[in-house]
Amino acid sequence: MSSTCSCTSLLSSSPLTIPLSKKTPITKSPRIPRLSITKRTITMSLNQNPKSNSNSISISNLVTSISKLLWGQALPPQLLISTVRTAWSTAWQLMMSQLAPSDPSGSYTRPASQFRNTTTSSSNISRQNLHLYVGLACPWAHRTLIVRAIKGLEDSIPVSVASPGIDGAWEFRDSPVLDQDKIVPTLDKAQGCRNLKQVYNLRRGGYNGRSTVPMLWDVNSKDVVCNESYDIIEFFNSGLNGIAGNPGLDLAPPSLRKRIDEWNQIIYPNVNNGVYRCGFAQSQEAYDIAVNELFSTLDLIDGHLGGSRYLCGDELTLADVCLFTTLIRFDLVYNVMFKCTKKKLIEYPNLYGYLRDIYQIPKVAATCNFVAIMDGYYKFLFPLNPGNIRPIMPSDCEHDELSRPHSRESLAMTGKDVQMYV
Ligand SMILES: N[C@@H](CCC(=O)N[C@@H](CS)C(=O)NCC(=O)O)C(=O)O
Repeated sequence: MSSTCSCTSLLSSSPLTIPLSKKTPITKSPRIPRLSITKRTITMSLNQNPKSNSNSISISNLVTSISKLLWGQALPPQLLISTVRTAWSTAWQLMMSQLAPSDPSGSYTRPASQFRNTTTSSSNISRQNLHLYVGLACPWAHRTLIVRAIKGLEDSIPVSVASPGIDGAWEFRDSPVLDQDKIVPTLDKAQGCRNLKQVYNLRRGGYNGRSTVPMLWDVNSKDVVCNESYDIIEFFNSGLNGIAGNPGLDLAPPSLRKRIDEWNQIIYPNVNNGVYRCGFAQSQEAYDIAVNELFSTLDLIDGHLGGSRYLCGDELTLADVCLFTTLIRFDLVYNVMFKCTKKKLIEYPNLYGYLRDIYQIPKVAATCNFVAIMDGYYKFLFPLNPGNIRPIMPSDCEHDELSRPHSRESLAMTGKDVQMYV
């Protein structure tokens, strides 16, 4: 039943005599009726859709009904618009300053991870008792799932998959759907906690910081080994070859390390974090800078990939993994929700072919749970999408489209230095 229908029933049973605002010029302040909404009208409104058991829908229907009683179908008067606008932008600024801290110019400033660099260097980590915590929407956590999969570490490093909670924090819920082909949300398989904050708090001395994913956990000592994605993927790549199913694969061979670093230094600020700098910008100037840097970097990479299968030649490296997890979310989320609108990824022929090339590497597709990614952003990043409506999936992001031939095998290694492109 539509809200218009329910409004009609509310109106028809209303004890009020309301001046219909269709007859009320909106330039004039409306005459506020003496409002005496009876218990019966409220009950009717809450019950107006008997099939719906959602309180939030009922409440919003009630609000709609009341506002229609007051103002009819006409636009709310200017006072209402300006009041709600001021209240909403104040609340938005407040929420954004908590969720996405910015510098004085309004540019998003990502907080640094607290547990860094403890992995490869540390010899006292028990490699037998590591556990990985991830969330499927998160591009940083996605990096670790990909390297874990292609290095053959699935049996050695169990994973718990957190879901975003209504308060924005990570919590553990079993997946409502069983999908054999994708990694899906799980309960906490290591500690049995209800949410990620509880796991972090199991550390001796507790923890006051952000409870982020990815997080590598030492089950024996109950401590965080690392919560910085790049450190974790370096560790998975080279620090666990004794227990990896695919120890021969090196995603950061010494001969390519310099070039990997050069690409990372371009891609991290402008693309990986660049999309967040667009989406979380709190001023027009900050957004303009971020979006121009993002698209000029995508143009540059697209040009490079016209002559090189991967970023550093014909071998997949850690730099490609880091780029991939942003690209796979681009048309799905960032283009729409983070206002990265200049172009869609599908408009970049080389980048889109490159995306399909990596997607088709065995085990990579299973790490890309598109429903979880879309829900994670559109349904839980409340300040950027208060209506929580998830848009339809763009067709270029469907599994079948991403599985189409990419013909990139034939691209020879160019051997060009990154500096040539900057
Ligand atoms: N620099 C970190 C960033 C991790 C991060 O920001 N993760 C987000 C999800 S995309 C998170 O867990 N946020 C929860 C919070 O801030 O409370 C990394 O690369 O691992």
